[in-house]
Amino acid sequence: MLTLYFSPGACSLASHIGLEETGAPYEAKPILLAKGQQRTEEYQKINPRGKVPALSVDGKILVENTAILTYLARRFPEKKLMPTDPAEEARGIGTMCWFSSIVHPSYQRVNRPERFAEGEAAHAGVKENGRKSFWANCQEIDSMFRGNEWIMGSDYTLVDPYALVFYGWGVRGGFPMKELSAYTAWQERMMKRPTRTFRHHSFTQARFSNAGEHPRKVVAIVVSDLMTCCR
Ligand SMILES: N[C@@H](CCC(=O)N[C@@H](CS)C(=O)NCC(=O)O)C(=O)O
Repeated sequence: MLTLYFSPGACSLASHIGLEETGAPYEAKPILLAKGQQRTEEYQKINPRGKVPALSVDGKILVENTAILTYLARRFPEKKLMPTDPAEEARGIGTMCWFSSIVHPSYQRVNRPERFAEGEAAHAGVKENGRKSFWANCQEIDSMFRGNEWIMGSDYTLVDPYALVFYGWGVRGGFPMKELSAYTAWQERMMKRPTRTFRHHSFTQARFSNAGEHPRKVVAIVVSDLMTCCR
């Protein structure tokens, strides 16, 4: 049994889409960060670090998007969600490690400067540094899509849904994401990807440009993920 612990709009979206791509049955359990549910005693038993995502595989807990996405691709090889060539697979894992260790924390500095420096006076500088770094990181991601249909090249991999997290955060943070033409065109391709059953396909979501046009595709997962906070 697979159980995903996620929070709407958080980086757990990557693992959420990854799970949908496998076609396997799973349960999605919302842990609402906005309500501090990651700090409850119950969730601390799942992930004592108080972070999402966490994936329970028959009771064994996996954490970190990079590990979860790699696990899913290896567990469901018939879905061809990561390259089988070891060097190509390592290249994909390397990109996910960069997302996790550099790109994600750059946005965190914008959003949660208090986690990086003591005292309010220091926060404006931390935020500004975060904005500059995050934007430079998004430009680098944009360059990865130039001449490529998907982030690794011609084939879709589970590195792709991880890149979607930062596009969404960029829009949410007021960054001019549309200026990143390759990243934006890829985001539109991403939204057209067919998956399977959707729970909240009637909702539209302004964050992604063509959300309304493709309500039964990846966008439905994004919307379902976000709408969980309203349940
Ligand atoms: N590198 C981790 C990052 C996990 C992470 O920081 N998740 C955030 C949501 S985007 C979280 O759970 N934050 C809750 C908190 O820090 O209180 C991964 O990719 O899984």
